[in-house]
Amino acid sequence: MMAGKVFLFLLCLNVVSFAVIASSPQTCPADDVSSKCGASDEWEGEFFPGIPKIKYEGPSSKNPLSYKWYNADEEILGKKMKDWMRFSVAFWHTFRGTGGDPFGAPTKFWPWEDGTDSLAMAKRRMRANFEFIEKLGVDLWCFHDRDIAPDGKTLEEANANLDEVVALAKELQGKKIHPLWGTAQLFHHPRYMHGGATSSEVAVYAYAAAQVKKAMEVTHYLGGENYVFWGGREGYQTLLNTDMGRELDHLARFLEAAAAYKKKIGFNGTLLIEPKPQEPTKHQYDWDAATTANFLRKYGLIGEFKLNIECNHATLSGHSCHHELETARLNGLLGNIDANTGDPQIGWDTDQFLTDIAEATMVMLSVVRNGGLAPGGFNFDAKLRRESTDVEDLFISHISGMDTLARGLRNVAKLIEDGSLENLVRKRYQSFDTEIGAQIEAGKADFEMLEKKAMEWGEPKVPSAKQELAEMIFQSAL
Ligand code: XUL
Ligand code: CO
Repeated sequence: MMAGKVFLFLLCLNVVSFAVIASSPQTCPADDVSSKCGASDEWEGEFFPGIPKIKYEGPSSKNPLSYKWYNADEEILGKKMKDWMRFSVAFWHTFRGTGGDPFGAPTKFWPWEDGTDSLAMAKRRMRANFEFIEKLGVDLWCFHDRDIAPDGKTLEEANANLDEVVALAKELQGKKIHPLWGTAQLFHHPRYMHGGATSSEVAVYAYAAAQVKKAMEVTHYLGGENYVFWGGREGYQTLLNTDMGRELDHLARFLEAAAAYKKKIGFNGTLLIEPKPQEPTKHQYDWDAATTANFLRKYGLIGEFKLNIECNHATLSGHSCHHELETARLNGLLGNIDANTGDPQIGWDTDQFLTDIAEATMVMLSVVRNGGLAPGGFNFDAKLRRESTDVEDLFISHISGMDTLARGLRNVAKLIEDGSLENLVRKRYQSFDTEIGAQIEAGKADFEMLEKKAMEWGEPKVPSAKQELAEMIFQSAL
């Protein structure tokens, strides 16, 4: 049992780590222009030949390379589908995911990859990214600094590499495409083994700050709408060697400085914190939406940050995605969704594309109640299974994820039009619509008043919760 747990924990390590470790041999330094390392970022013809621009063909279509439910310009509940969804491609999974895991070597060998981490390779990959985005017909993408450009021996070198790739990305983006969000990878390099903002070493804190500063600058330069903080290593392995109070204070100072820098450079994007309970740390400080909201409140950061809720992280924390979305929404903190799902049998962060229509409908219930997510959206923080190895699988997985959420939106429209679920919930609480109920809700009912009422009313008649009826109504919309 214990050994099994250890194996599972190893398996949980982030995809970015797999990508970087597993795509060896990565022996080419960024400035190596020998033929082995790929001297040029040019690529002849298309990266995805034979894959057309994906179009809406309707539910009866049997064409896997078409949308059956996602019809970008169709209006649903007063908004175009594309404006409800704001779909985004995650660079790290789609272009750096190799299928490698702690038990096995990479399984994916995309034709444009030369097995190196050179600058030329990074640029070629960027070209493939934009062809992919255009063929899929979305406008948004997300990245970590170190996914898109090679690291350097020094911070200056890493920044110069990033600048070079970002300049190309800016050119390739054109006018319409831009990042939904950018972020800094503060979890792969060994310097971050104790965390970035919560490291016990001040030099690491400074390095992390410099990396975030640069990542915010390039996100802003590319027209990014949000900036994400996922603290994969901001947590601990044991409290015995950890000053948790000091680490949390450091994290708050770090985020405060980020919010100040955002204003200084005129970046109007939303800053988002992405909760996750564990993996790779045993305990991550941003455990779930409620914990993170409390942290933001304690340190006076509400108003500066919102949340990026990831569905697979929600289930790892013992909640449903719907619960996390509602908790964020009710606190005025729902900023973005990392759209994916886990596997109930495996129980770790499998980052699968969401294909469960009931779950998608619950997710969309929260999104509709929130009035949409903009300037946030749905980032597909999801990867192909290790065993899916065809280039077209990259398209099929995104199409399937997009269609699932689009079906969710259509189902929410049916539920709203039908009205019975809303009615059921309203009826459950109608006793609070009475005079005394209204006084309670307005904070005007004291205990003496309530005692008097309780004596007057006698033993309350408690009605049925109608759970099965609620489930029946919900199912009928799917
Ligand atoms: C890790 C995860 C990250 C963040 C960005 O579980 O979700 O990819 O979304 O760092
Ligand atoms: Co994520």
